[in-house]
Amino acid sequence: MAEMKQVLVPDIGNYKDVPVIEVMVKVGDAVKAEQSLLTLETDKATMDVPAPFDGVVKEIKIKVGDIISEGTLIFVMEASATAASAAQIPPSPPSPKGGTVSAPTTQPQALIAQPTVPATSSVPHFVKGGLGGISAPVAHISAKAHASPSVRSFARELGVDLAQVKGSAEKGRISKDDVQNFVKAALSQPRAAAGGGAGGMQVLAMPVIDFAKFGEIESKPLSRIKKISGANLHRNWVTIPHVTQFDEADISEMEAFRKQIGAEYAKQNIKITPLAFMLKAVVAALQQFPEFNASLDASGENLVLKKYFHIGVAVDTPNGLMVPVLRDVDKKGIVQLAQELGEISAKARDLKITAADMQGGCFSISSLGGIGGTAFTPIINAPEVAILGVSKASMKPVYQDGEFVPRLMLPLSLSYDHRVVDGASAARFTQYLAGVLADIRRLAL
Ligand code: CAO
Repeated sequence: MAEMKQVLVPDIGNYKDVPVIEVMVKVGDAVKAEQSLLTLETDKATMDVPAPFDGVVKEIKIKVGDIISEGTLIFVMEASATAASAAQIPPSPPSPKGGTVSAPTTQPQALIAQPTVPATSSVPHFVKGGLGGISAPVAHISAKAHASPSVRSFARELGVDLAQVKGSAEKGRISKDDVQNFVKAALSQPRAAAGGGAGGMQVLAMPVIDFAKFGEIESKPLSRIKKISGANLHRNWVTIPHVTQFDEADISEMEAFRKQIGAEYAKQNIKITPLAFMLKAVVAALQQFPEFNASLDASGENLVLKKYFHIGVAVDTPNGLMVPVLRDVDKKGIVQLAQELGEISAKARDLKITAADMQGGCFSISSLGGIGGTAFTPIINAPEVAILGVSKASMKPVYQDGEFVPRLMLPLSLSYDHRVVDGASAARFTQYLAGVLADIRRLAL
């Protein structure tokens, strides 16, 4: 037969007159032995008072804010048949505020109650917003979760549902570390990239690696230019559907001509490189294929066709990549372009370039021809819709009129925005460009 028992505050060490800060059960709740009934808070620590036996809460003699000491009557409970002799369980050892709490050890003393526990959903709830934009659990503190008030409050602050946190302390108690680990795990989950452009794309968080574990390291901050251009390159890479079309241009005749005039202009300190010819040839192709000399408008539904021809040129500087713009290339000759190219790239390398110098481009050229390589996939310089990568020209055997002949071939890599440009247009563009470069007399047409 069930027996009514009084539950008194057990031995709580040297503490006296301690306020009750949380009552975790209500009248009628069935509780299990060692289940937390209430929490006390001293100026240094919080401690839970557990139920000393299985039973049902019949009366609650205290409320939040009451000051209690050892021996204070706190509950009247009906002991379950199996709890004939009430085990006495001391409060959990005090835990530093905000620190972890260990589970109680079984010892003499009285206390009780088991909640008919408010139903807590076992289904994770997620909202956008918390944890820096990552989907975070809704703050839903489970009454069933075995955790001290400080841990509960910590969880509430972070929006963590304790019902989803696995307690690692004794008897499954949830510690502050458990909550922190839960948040870390949530942060390392695939996250929805912010911003319309990358809508819904799941990207794994980068692992944090201690490289020093594997050998000597040195940490060097990225330059300001690298940080700025890096953010733009990243945005363009993830938001624009890039395709790269590869082709080759036979520049044997162009190079012969360039060398011939190059010697003349060297006296005037003007260096005529293949890039000056590329600028003119690209403009001829843009005039032929206007959709490459365009940008999508803000709505993404209209193409803004440009009637001017300002071409950006990627310049490698000790501080990072810069793309100054040469204006009205259609209106300038090769010598003038070569001269301007020399001036603007020197300005970029000397960090004298202004933001205005880098604005208004219609199309860009990235030339690695002076360095080497056979092909690469340049990233479009948005809001432009295409960029031409130029690699190093080399002599190749080309089959002409029944025999192989040595020709100087220039590798072209055209990356284009596939929302605007079709593959067939891109192939036509590079073919046209290759044709102009193969016979630069066409530039005069
Ligand atoms: N094939 C073979 N040789 C080439 C060539 C090509 N495609 N392009 C240039 N060259 C030669 C030049 O003729 C020159 O030879 P000489 O010294 O014997 O006359 C030499 O390579 C060096 O040229 P350059 O690099 O000084 O001049 P450039 O006009 O070709 O390029 C500039 C100017 C500013 C674009 C270049 O210096 C530069 O910074 N390039 C790097 C761009 C870059 O980083 N792009 C990657 C960006 S990520 O997409």
